[in-house]
Amino acid sequence: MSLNLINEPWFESPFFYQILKSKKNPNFKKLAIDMHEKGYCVLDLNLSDAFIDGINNDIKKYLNLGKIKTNPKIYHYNKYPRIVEAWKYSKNVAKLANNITLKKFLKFLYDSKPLPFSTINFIGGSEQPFHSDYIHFGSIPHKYLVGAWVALEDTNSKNGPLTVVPGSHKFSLIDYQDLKREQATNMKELEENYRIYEEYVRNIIKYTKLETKELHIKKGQVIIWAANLLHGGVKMKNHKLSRKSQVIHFHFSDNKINYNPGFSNPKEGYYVERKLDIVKL
Ligand SMILES: O=C(O)CCC(=O)C(=O)O
Ligand SMILES: [Fe+2]
Repeated sequence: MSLNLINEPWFESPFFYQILKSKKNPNFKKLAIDMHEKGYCVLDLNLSDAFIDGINNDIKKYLNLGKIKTNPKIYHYNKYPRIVEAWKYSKNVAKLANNITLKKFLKFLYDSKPLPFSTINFIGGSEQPFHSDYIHFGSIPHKYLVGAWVALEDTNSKNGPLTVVPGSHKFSLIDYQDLKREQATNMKELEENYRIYEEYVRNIIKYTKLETKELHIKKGQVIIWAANLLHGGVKMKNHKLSRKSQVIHFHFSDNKINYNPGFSNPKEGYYVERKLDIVKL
């Protein structure tokens, strides 16, 4: 009989350590313990410098050509663009989103085929306040969403690294209705709701004195975080520096639906489905 009774990713299960015994891959097991306990882990993808430089050059080229698409304005906190869908013109970006080691590990963690459906390329730090990606991307069954953040150059305390609240993936899932907000019907309402959500997260961290941790990783390493982990971008101490990175978000092939929490009302069973634009090579 499966010990995983409530249809959540096994590494998030209260039966985690029992389930872990049946797993074979020793390296992945260690990382799965990090995912279970802290909600994130760091993995080396052994990418060549030439490949990473290829991505950085593609981004630079299309940025100069002005041919980039970005996230909505409401998710920009400084002058640096959050470049989405670069895989549509950069083979290198598409290749990274389909990295074999990364996909193998995610298959191990979720027992389901990972589907890369979103890429964001950064040239500078996001300076984005703490949030859970589950306010942006929901799934049924819940928590079949993962973020992978690949350093395309070394990160340090000055160039706006990623920061996390270890263990926060175990907090209750929050939707806008928990914050007494109606589901948004347009971007203006979404922005109002999102600012309230950000303040809620800021207050939780402040008043419950949660520990935050900056992650300084090396070029070619990836941070993987669980669906509900609080994370954000540290303020850039030096705006002359760059912080080249690529984020890939994955849902999974066994999900019943994927939905956009911004426009949904899960408490009333109202889900606005997200059709996945899966990153193809
Ligand atoms: O890169 C960052 O600073 C934050 C990015 C992020 O939160 C995301 O892509 O989900
Ligand atoms: Fe995020």
